Amino acid sequence: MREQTALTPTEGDALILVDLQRDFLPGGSLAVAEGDRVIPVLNHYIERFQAHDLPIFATRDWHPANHCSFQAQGGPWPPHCIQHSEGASWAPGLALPAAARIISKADSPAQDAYSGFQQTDLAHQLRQRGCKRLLIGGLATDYCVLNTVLDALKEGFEVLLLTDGIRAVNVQPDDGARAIERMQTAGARPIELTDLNNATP
Ligand code: VGL
Ligand code: ZN
Repeated sequence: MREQTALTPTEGDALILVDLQRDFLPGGSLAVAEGDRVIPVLNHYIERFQAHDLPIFATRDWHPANHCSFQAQGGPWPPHCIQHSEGASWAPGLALPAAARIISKADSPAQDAYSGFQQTDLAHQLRQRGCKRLLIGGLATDYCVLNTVLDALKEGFEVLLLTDGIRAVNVQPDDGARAIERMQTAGARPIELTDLNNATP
């Protein structure tokens, strides 16, 4: 009976997929180690949400070619997720349904945004759909997942962090672990796919 009901996707839940783009996968320009491993896991969540007709949102990093986060402009990163480029396209194998809402972020030269809520209408769309609890997974744990989760909590949403559906950049080796700790401290509850599958449908 352990927390079964709470882990069943239900009315009021939304799935938030963070930046599942080629450039963040092995072989991409800002590759996250094992970034591709989250895809089959997150596809399971997509399936469950689709089966119950629950909303799915996919954020994407959507930079202009002269974006301020790129090293040529004095930023920390190599060029990545440039609008309409191959690297900005969705991860191969990601079963993103046509009905998924796409949230593009950091799409002007002078502004970076690690959070899917930053300068987007994501919070508004979620409230409009009556969403209260967000299941959040994607890339990368220590940047866009971290900031999206922290903003979601600040906006008053409940957050379930999909710990088997995230991977970290780890500029410092323990960045990912520290990010998970921060998210938990802020109120996110970590869950895994097996928790969901054990729950009553
Ligand atoms: C991200 C670094 C730079 C992310 C985006 O999606 O986590 N990380 N831009
Ligand atoms: Zn970026």
